[in-house]
Amino acid sequence: MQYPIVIAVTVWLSGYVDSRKIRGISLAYRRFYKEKPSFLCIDGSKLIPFTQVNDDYCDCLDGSDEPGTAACSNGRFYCTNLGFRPYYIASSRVNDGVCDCCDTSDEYNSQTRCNNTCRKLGQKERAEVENQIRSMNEGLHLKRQLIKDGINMWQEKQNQLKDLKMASERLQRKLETQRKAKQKADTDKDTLTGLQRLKALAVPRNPQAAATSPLSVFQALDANGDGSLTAEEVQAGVAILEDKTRSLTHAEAIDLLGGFGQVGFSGFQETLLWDRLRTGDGLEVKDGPKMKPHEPDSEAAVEAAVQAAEDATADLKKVEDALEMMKLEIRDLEEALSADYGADKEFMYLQSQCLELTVYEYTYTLCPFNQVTQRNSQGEQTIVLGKWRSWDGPPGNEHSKMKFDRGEPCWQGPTRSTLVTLTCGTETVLRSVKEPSKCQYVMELQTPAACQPLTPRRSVHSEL
Ligand code: MAN
Repeated sequence: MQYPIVIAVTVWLSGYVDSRKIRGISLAYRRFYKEKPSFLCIDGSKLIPFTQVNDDYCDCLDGSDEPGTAACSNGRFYCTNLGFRPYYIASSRVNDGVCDCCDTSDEYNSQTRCNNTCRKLGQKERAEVENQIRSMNEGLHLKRQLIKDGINMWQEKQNQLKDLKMASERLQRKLETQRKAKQKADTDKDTLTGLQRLKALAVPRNPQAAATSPLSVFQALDANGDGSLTAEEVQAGVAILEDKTRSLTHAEAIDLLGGFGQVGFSGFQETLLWDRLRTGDGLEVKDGPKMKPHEPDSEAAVEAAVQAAEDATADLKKVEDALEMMKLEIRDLEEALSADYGADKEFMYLQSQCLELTVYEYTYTLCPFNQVTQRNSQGEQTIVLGKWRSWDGPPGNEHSKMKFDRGEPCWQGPTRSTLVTLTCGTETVLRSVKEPSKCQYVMELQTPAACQPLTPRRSVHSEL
């Protein structure tokens, strides 16, 4: 009985640690290392005597016979790390003088003195997770408000669009009316200025005639004002100077009208009738005094017609411009409403915002759903780093990234583009901008709208 005691004491005194003790394996793998006469490599490739497990010589291709030594280059050592999180390290790091497992288990046979830091690390990580959860919950709370805001904004825009469409229909009708009004005003003006031109061409031969004009004479004779002079109207309106009791016969009237039963104003000026009236050659207009008041009236009428045509043109232009503006507004609204603002329109509020961040000599401006720009510190130059393209997150999480492309071309490089990653936070803020490769920018935009309810994550040992 003395021998074993002596050996045990000797071993304890020399600080010998039995590396054959099964270390560096997780609970799930324990079953492979139950002491039996032989050990089957976990990949099933080889059967070896159990004494060769952890004998510091690598037998199994998968390194499974040496979980507790550095013998196998592909071996891995499981740190249990009670109080923190278990993890694997390469078995080459076992007893290498560096503390890798926070529970010190990897340096069981080295000179290095390791302190167990698992509890501290666990506490720190738990505090971080709690903080994250708190900020996530706060973010989710804010997100609910953003969803409400988004839906309201959406509804408001829909209403605006509806109102604008109705207003544009009204304006369209007004435009038609205005076009007709302008057409009429133009015709009136053309008619009256035409008449005036013709009047100016007619040269009077005597002072009495000089006081009249073909238009005023024509109007005086055109009793029914229909713009044409008939033989009957000539008979009724023209007096024979020699014998004012006698009226012109129908045949004489037709002769005076150049052989026609009736003439318009321009034809009238070519007739013998106008020539004789103009020169006072045996004929005069019976209702002479009426002729004078027509003169200023016609001048004023021409002026009024020119003014009315100008006004109608200006009014039409106003309606056309207003309609054009309205169409642009409708197009912008329709474009804004056609974008994807997230499953619950939680990103809608970003549509009307721009966020800025200055990094070194540049100030970056991100206008979600619109464009990204870069301005140098002197503010002389603003470069477009991309125009809104689409959401670009991975399938199932599309709304986690925004893509902006078609930016300004880069000297000896690609067209500028920007990828924005959205992260959860309690504020809406542009967190970072980087240019990992020339003219390709990446940004981080923090927003409550990106918060998602937490999915269960790897747990931290909570027993300590
Ligand atoms: C500007 C900026 C930079 C970019 C260079 C490329 O200086 O847009 O971000 O790298 O042009 O020439």
